[in-house]
Amino acid sequence: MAAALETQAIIIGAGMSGLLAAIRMKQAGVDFAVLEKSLEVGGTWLDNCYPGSGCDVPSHLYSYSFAGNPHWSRLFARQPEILDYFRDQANRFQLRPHLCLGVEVASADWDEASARWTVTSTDGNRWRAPALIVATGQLNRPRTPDLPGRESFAGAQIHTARWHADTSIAGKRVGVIGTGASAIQIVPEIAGEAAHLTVFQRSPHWIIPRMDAPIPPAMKRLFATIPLLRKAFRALIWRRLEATHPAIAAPGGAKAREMEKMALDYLAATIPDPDLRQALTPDFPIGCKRTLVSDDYYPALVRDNVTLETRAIERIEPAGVRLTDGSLIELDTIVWATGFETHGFVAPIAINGPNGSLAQAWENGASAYRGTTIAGFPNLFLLYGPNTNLGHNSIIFMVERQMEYALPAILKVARGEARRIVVKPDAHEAYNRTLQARLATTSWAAGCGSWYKTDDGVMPNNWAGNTAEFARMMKRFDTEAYEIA
Ligand code: N01
Repeated sequence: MAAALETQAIIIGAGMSGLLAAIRMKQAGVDFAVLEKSLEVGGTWLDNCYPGSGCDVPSHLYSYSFAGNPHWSRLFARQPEILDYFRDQANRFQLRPHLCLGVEVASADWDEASARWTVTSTDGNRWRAPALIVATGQLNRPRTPDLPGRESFAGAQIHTARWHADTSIAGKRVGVIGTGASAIQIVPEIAGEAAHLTVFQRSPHWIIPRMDAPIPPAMKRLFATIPLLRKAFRALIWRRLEATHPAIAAPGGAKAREMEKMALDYLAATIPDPDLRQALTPDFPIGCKRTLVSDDYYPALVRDNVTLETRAIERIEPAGVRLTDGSLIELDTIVWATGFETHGFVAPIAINGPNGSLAQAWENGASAYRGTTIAGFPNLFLLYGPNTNLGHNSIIFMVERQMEYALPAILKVARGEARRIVVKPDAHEAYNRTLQARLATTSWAAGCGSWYKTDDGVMPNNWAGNTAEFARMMKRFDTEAYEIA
């Protein structure tokens, strides 16, 4: 076996979080390698290139705080522009020499004697470092439900997160399964191209207007010449989104009622048919599933060539989708907009610490101390880890806070100033217990199915508070919660 490549820090993943970690390592003068299974950086923005893909957080906020972009073309930029942004950051911060692209990580093993992680790729190459940063994200493994007969379908089928440009849409009978964030973006884009589009809805989601618009050239010029103005705009967006958090924290409260009214007014204004409107009206509190933002999904549903199908799917057949009432919807193409495997976090990477595997430690659900460190796993740092996802604001804000929190510890072990830093089990447990108790009172717990919950009702994905509270908690690396040797 070839010798492992020695470095000071290994970063797994070159998406938004991995690139952030790489920038910080570069700035600190630490030697590091970024292992990325794709052939380019960008993570979710590389994967999700389906028509209409974009971010539902305004781009002036969904970007690094230290690398603002005055040139965003619209309030809500689309995937190609966002991907370009992350590619630009990789170039601007000279990360390319550190990138190992097309390297899929199979395992990470801790060696107590050397206090080093050895990371092994699926093709048998190895890297060794005292610090390991796992930045694989929460939404990188597409989920296609195991409906009976799926493989028998005679037409084309594709998941939104594995889109390719030659997917057969034009003039075809297309079925989109799912009505989440991905579906509501792709449906309006392909509705005009398909001969007929059937949207298979299991449950309606809450939708509020996106109010997207191009950013006028004069405003871009102002943002470019007066950075303070751009920063103020960013702060304003952050503040407005933060103000919606009570809808999640207090289901049924004033903010939730205000947002539900906004969504219902929008539904009434765009869907004249009362039966269709009824079919699109959620029966759970707003925020329970991710609240969607769109200006074009409802209008797409009233097109003559679009049908919203609310009858349940029984199975997939060679000719199309068989419903439980026996009818067959004939299709040429099925688009699975059915989301992601969201509870495995690092999966399928096998992480083996000094006392056993992370899979064992997470047998009853993934958890991490402050979303970032795990009892029993020294010198391991997660970005966008358990309980750092949001329903109301920018994940980049959260990941930047995680990075600021963990950086002193990462640098200490990377530079050999500490041999081993690991969170104490009681700190980890107490943190998670309190967090789960708080999550149980949020709208996420309020009687709907979503990717935020396991079948047992545990919520391993989301942070309970607002982002300001997270920022306060992450201000300082709290050494008292750690064993440092
Ligand atoms: O996935 P989802 P997504 N039969 O899990 C349905 C982020 N994102 O890819 O609601 C029939 O939300 C399922 O039905 P139901 C964002 O964080 C962000 O859309 O469970 N239907 C649901 O409608 C988002 O929350 C952007 O009843 C089945 C859909 O499939 C996350 O990604 C853009 C089914 C899955 O919805 C995931 O969004 C896109 C079955 N067997 C995504 N199984 C931004 O703009 C599942 N469904 C940043």
